[in-house]
Amino acid sequence: DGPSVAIVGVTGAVGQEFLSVLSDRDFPYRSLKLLASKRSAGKSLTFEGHDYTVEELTENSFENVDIALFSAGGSISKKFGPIAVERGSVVVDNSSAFRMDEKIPLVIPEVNPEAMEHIKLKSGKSALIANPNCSTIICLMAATPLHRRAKVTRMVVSTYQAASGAGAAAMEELEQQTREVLEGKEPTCKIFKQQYAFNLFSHNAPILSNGYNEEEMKLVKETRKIWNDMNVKVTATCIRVPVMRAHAESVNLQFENPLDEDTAREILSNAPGLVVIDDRTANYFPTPLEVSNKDDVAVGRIRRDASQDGNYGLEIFVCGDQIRKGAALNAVQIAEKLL
Ligand code: 2RA
Repeated sequence: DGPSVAIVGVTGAVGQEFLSVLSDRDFPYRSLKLLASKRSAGKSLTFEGHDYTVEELTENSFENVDIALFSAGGSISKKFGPIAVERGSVVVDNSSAFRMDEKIPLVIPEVNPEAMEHIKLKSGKSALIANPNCSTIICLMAATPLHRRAKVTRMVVSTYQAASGAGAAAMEELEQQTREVLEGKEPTCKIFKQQYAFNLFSHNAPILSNGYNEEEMKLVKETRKIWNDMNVKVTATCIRVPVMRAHAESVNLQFENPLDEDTAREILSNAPGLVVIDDRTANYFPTPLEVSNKDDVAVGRIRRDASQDGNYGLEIFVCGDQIRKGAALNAVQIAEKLL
């Protein structure tokens, strides 16, 4: 019989996607506990033919829970993650709370499964595993297979990030603003202080003293941790664009060893969780709409970096669903590795 599973933050966009992914992948849970804030507690929810009542998250929520999937913000993870671990659960945390803790594995199952191989269910040694940030997951799904072959020395990322990364309310605001602008009305700006529809702007994460924002530094730091390479040079510019739920990222890679574009394309074509969309004749490449609600990350625009001599530089363009592979699917794939 399978594990008992709890979902913390079940009413949020990622929480709902946890349920979709568990169902799509026939995850063999023995029992399911749906947890949320006091405000959401008591809501009824039907899932896979069973009626559930959302329960209020408390310190006693984790008795006999084998796997706890968290996506309720960093403060909830900081408070209740350790409690769940102490009660014997293995926690998969989608927040940023523990990602850079050196004792906590930061895992993309297709990329660095070895980082969590010491963690087993019901071993008496429960643990917490951190889900990387969505823009990190989507980028590294494509960059890592190439890194493994030719060793990336420098990565430059420009992201085009969807509304979903800022939550369901941001998606609703984008839709509302789009209607308002088309109707000649003043756009309603509550989530973002500036117009979002028909516009784009620097990612809304706080700006740090070095002039980067937190989203950009997550890409830098998480890449170094996941690749276990503190020397790789990473820089990023993260932009919020008027797209609903899939991120796009332009990635420039510099290698220690030569890697030509045909070999790169072949490596990416054989990499798990990736689909190559790279039709130059038809000018057909990855788009956010095409990857939305899908598991695979799409990669295209694979070409030699023409600013470099030889085959030491490569350009690629990547798209991935932020809620799915960028959060819920990756977390459930981590849980599958515990089975
Ligand atoms: C964003 N990475 O897209 C964040 C979501 N966690 O804003």
